[in-house]
Amino acid sequence: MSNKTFTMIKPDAVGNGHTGAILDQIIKGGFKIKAMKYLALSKEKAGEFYEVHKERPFYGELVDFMSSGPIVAAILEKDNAVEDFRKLIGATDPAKAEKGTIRNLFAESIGANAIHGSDSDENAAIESSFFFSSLEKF
Ligand code: FUP
Repeated sequence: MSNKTFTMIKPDAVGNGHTGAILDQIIKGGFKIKAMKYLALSKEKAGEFYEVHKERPFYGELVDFMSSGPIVAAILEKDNAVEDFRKLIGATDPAKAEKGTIRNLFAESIGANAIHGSDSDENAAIESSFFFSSLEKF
């Protein structure tokens, strides 16, 4: 899975009409879209996805936010995908994200930060399987 990563365009960015511009940046960044879905997470599903953050103080807000509207989930392919995609999206806090990164351009706050990118090959595989069956991955 070292050449694949998983992403979600989050409810703030979808709601603000940035889906097309973000997909354009992803494609221009050299990533191929291997699978893609437009869907809304229930609170329960958002809670499950972010289970690792369960004990963190922002967990409740994160779950509410991630289930507040539709998202775009996708599997992306490129050499060194996980690391290169984290560079393309920028730091978690948009105030600290490098200029020109997706979070710098489109994120509102550390909570509503426009986009998710897996932080390891292992999590990329787990997160991809959370959203896509083997029949839906190309
Ligand atoms: P990232 O890997 O950049 O998505 O960041 P984390 O895995 O640390 O956090 C996951 C999500 O939790 C972030 F995208 C937004 C939310 N979060 C907060 O709301 N507040 C924080 O202080 C840290 C993260």
